[in-house]
Amino acid sequence: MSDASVFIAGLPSAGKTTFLAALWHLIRSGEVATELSYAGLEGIDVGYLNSIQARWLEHKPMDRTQGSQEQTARLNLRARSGDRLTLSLPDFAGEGFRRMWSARRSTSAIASSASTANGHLFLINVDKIIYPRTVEEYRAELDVLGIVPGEPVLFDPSKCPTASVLADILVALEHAPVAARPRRVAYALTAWDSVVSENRSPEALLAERLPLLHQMLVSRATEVPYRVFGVSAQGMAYEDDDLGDENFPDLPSHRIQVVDGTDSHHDLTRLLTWLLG
Ligand SMILES: Nc1nc2c(ncn2[C@@H]2O[C@H](COP(=O)(O)OP(=O)(O)OP(=O)(O)O)[C@@H](O)[C@H]2O)c(=O)[nH]1
Ligand SMILES: [Mg+2]
Repeated sequence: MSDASVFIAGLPSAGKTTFLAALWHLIRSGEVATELSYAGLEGIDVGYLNSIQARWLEHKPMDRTQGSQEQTARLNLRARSGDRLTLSLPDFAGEGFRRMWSARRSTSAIASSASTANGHLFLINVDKIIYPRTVEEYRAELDVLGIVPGEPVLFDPSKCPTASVLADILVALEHAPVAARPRRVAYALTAWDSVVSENRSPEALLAERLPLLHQMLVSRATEVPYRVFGVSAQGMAYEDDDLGDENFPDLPSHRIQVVDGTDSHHDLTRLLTWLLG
């Protein structure tokens, strides 16, 4: 039995808790064949995972993760080779990552997880990307808020362009005091269901919507190999209160969609095996 860990990063609403809930359901239920499978509960506490799995099965969005509720899930897993491993996966509050950008400080839990993990997994919700605005667009926004031009405006980190924030976090994780050296980095573009009709590969979408971040990844790819996945851990948006059970597939695991290049499947564990490979 070996130990491994994957650092999971993402701004608020990136889809981190939903990803973990869907992953745990997939593994625990065995409804579809997966590269990493369930290998028992020995020595692990699955209370948190069971509670988020229950919400996921009821088609309810997760509560925002607060700093005081952060958990690290530990899973006993079996690889296709028969080897067993215990995998640690943290569920951080996205606010901690936003503070890395706005206050230039990371929590000790983020720093320690990032610097000891075998691989890094960044989640980006394609439905919540903030794009850079021109000065004209910014003025129009202020107009709508009733702010008179020239009046001081409070800095609001939640309005900053996602690509700049994520690029800065990437650099902060690599430099002291965190100094993380992941062997591989995976990018999961979550809520993929909202862009699936655009028929583009996850890498093409990342290059188009977050070009600054994509250029950084490409420029360092020989030192830190990266891969971009499209991930729908819910299967669809829950906003519509009328969504009844008939809108969901019979097998809950079939709600999960992973797009890797031109390949599409339900197996979230393939992101993890690529990161640990
Ligand atoms: N359409 C769609 N929405 C999703 C999907 N996964 C997550 N979401 C939505 O994204 C929002 C945030 O999901 P969470 O899993 O709570 O995000 P988080 O990264 O844990 O957020 P914090 O706890 O605030 O850091 C929720 O409104 C979810 O319903 C998906 O696969 N498809
Ligand atoms: Mg969360």
